[in-house]
Amino acid sequence: MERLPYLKLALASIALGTIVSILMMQYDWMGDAASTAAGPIDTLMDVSIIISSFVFAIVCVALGYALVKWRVKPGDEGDGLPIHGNTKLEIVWTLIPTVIVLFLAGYSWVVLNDIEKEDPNALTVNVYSQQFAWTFGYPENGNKWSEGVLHVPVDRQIDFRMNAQDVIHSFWVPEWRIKKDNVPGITTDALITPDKVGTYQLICTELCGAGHATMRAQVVVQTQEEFDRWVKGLESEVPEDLLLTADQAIELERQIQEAEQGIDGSGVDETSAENVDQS
Ligand SMILES: [Cu+2]
Repeated sequence: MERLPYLKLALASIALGTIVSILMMQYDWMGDAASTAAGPIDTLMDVSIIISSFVFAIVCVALGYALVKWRVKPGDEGDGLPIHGNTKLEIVWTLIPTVIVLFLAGYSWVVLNDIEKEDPNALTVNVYSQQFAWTFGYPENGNKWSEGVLHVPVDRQIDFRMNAQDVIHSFWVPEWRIKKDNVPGITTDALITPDKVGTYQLICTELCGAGHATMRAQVVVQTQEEFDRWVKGLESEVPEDLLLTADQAIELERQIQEAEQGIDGSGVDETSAENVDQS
């Protein structure tokens, strides 16, 4: 069998990969950036796009070469060669993707480690999500709460502690890049350092019901002084039922039902043998 023109194929792949990379880099995929995590995340994204462009180019060049070179000749009715396995080829096509995936995994690990470094000066903000609204509690400021509007100081790490009251929601401010699920029964957290003053939008990115698309909140990033003034102006505290754990909420519901003597005050005692479904 004749040898493949490896050098020409490699050069063609590099040329096509370079062109695809340049084209892909023309578009601002991630949009405006407004947190310290945005830089490293965007660079990671760019590196992934460039690597993908070269993989795409190698596949296109190999496929294109095969299509042209081994195209069936007019009048050729014969079968192809019966080929069984090629150990060298299989090792190569296993090894290359493994190296690429391990490199990207290691790189992502380093970036994640870096952006999740805790700052002892962080401000804790509790996030409460429910169909279809966001509310925010400020435990370091008398546990005051804000409905539908999130204010945070600029250039200070915020430790968002997230709680879902009903179904899974997801916290996402595109300019901050970080996205985190809010899961009923547990508290998840995200460390974010906004580094640009401005007004943004918090978007729920987990399909959570009919009103999901409208589940947004205004985000205001301001100076520490402006933030202090705003938080002082908040009047009400976080309602007590938002502070319950899942177990406490179930226990509370049980007590209410007991007091009302049955589900929704129907008078049906669901603990009596007569009312237990025997089917
Ligand atoms: Cu949602």
